[in-house]
Formats: sequence, structure tokens, C-alpha cells
Amino acid sequence: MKRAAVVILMAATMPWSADAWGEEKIPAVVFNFAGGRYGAQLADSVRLGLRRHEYDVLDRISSEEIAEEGLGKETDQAKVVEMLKGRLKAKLGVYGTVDKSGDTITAEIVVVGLADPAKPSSWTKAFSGSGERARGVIAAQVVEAIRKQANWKPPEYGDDAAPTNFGKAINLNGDFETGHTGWQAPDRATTFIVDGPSGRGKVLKFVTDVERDKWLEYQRKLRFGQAKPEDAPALAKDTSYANSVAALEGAHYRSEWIQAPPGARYWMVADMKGKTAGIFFPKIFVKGYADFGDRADALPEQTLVEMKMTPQQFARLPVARQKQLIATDAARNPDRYRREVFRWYLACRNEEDTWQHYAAPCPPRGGLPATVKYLQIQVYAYWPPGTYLFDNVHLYADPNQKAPLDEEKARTPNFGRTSDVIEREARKKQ
Ligand SMILES: [Ca+2]
Repeated sequence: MKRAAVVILMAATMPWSADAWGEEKIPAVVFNFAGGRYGAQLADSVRLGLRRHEYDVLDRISSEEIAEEGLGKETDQAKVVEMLKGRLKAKLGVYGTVDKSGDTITAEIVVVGLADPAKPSSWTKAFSGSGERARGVIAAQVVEAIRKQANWKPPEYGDDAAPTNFGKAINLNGDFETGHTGWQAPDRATTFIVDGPSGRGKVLKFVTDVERDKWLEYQRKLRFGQAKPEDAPALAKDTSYANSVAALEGAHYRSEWIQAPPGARYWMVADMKGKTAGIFFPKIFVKGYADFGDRADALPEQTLVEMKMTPQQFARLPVARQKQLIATDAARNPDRYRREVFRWYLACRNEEDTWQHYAAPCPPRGGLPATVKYLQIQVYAYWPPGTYLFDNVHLYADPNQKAPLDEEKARTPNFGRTSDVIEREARKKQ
């Protein structure tokens, strides 16, 4: 329990920007603040401070040209958003009003975030300080507040604006209105299809704050056809680091197989509600698979169970007989011989625990690797322990794609490494 508490605390206070923003620089504009000379000076200190971090900040002269007298805190936010979206092409805007009274400087700063250009978010905060170093102290506080606040989603996979007209989704029943058509059956222990809030119809629900050992045993039985979701065991609530589904495997919910044409590019889109913490958030994986049936030298576990054969018994068979069994099984159950050759995920960060919309292109650049023959969408929830709701989980062909695209190697260091490994390492470090 103690370890779990530490993880939560660390995740909640972790400077989210470094992990979340990766190597992407966030284009930002710090307008001169209203308040004469002090406004201009403080704005320039904030520019300098942001530039030391992952922000690409517009230079002082260009910023001053936009509003020489400064943009006060009462400035119409819609106009600021318009400027950022327009010729400034920025995702972060900072403005406000500075007052000097005797020795004390007070600054009311407004920050607007445009990671999702359709849904600008903002906050306003007052800072103050006195004495000679007041300006430097306030600027540092503003920069820290900008870097720590997580009211908007960072641009993670390029700055592509989501197309407005996607056409028809490639996967079936992403809104879950026809139960689990197009998806695996929910296990009714950690995954459920339930009535959602008004206007959403049915939604996919995950519960991860439950005991893990009993669930794992049930999962195994489900996989081998020895149990049905109707037999789902009642699981005790468990939020521990040692034995909760949240802290260990997490729960997956898989789509049916989707054929992938060569060089294809997609958009993954979804709505999610659930409380996330720092680097721990649900993901919607798009995984690519290839056939490995002609390279297999053993029967999959599921087939062995069905044939009531142990791995030892299989190993004792003559090689010719082994090959024959594998070939027969690969023809009958080709999906059991598919191997993952590509993975990407849509990050569903949600510190506010409200319904949010997510959309990103997949792959982030270029087309799918040529080895990919099939895709599967895997919705995945784990830590923090709790309840997560998903709706409108749709995969679309990129409407802007005109021809097959070559694969482009990822720029993100961890891209392609399995996220469970990366996160387990991250958790260990903490
Ligand atoms: Ca729905």
C-alpha cells in the first residue's frame, strides 16, 4: 500500500511536460503585458524562461509589434485564440496585466492552450512579489505554472489538425450501440458494455480497481473456452500495487481483425472519461500483425489445450508429424499464428475526469510498415485504479491520403518499444 501511495503522489506531482511533450517544441507567444514598462519587462522574462524549456517562443520584437501597449487580462480571449490560430500558428498564448504599487509587483496572467484547436482551454492566475528580484521571481513562477498545469492536451504526434470529415469508420460498432459486434465479448469482470450518460447510448466501461489473481485465472479459462462471460467471478475491490489489475496487467479490450492495405495511414479517434495521473493514462493501441504460420515450430497454447496435449507430448512427436499438425492448425486457426510487427497508441490523458475527445494520425508520419497485414484496435486501461468509460472508438482511413505512403521511422525515442515495459521501468525508477 505504501508503494502505491508513493506512485500516485509522484505521478500527480511529476512535471508532466517532459514525458508528455517528448521532443516536440510547443510554439508559444508571450504578448507584452499591460502595465507599461513593467509589463513589457516581465513579459520578456517569461519569454526567456519558457525558451529554456520545451517551447518555441516568438521573439520580443515580433511580439511587441502585435501589441505594443500590451494585452491586458480583460482582452477578449476569442481574439487571442484567433491570432494564435492564424498567422502566429502557436499553441500557447500568454497575456495579462501587471501593476506596481510601491515595492510590490502584482501580475494577473492568462494562459491559453490550443493543443486541440477546436477546444481552447485557459486559466488565469495572480502572482506577486516585492523587492529588487520581484520580476525574476514572478517570471519563474509563471513559467513553472505553465509547465505544470495540464488543462490542455499536448501535441504529441505532430501538429496535424484532425480532418473534419472522416467518412465511414473502418472498424465496426465503435459507438457500442450494437453491443460487442466487431469486438470481443466483454469479460464482465473488468470490461462491460453499459448504458452511458444521456446522449451517448451505450459505452465501453473498464473497472481496474479489482483483485488480480482471481481475474487472471478467469482470463485464462476464457481464453481456452473453459469459462464464459456469464460465469464472470465477483472480484473484490483492490487498489494495491501488489495485487490489483490496475497495477499489474491492466485490462485490454480488442476489436476484430481489420485488413490493412499496404502503405495505409489512419486516424484513431475516441472519447474517454476517467481520472488519469501523469504518465499513467489509458491508451488505444493500433497494433499491426503479420502471418507467421509458415515459420512456427510449435503449437500455440490454445491449440494444445484444445487437443488435450502437453508441450512435452508435442515435443516427443516425430518432426514430420509436428510439422503436419502445425500446418493443419495454421490453416484452421490463422489468427493464432499472427505476430505483432507494429504498434502505436492514442494517448488518453484526462486529469479532469470529464468526457474528452482524442484524435491522432496513425502512423504519426508516413504509412504502415509493409509487413503489416492485419490491424487490431486494443483499448487498454490500467493505472490509476478506477473506472474508465470509452465511446466512439473509430478508426478512419486518413481522408487526406491520396496514395500509399512509405514507412517513416519514428522520431520519438521509445516509439515501437512496448509501453508496458517502458512504464514498468518508469515505475521502478520512482
Ligand atoms: Ca455510444
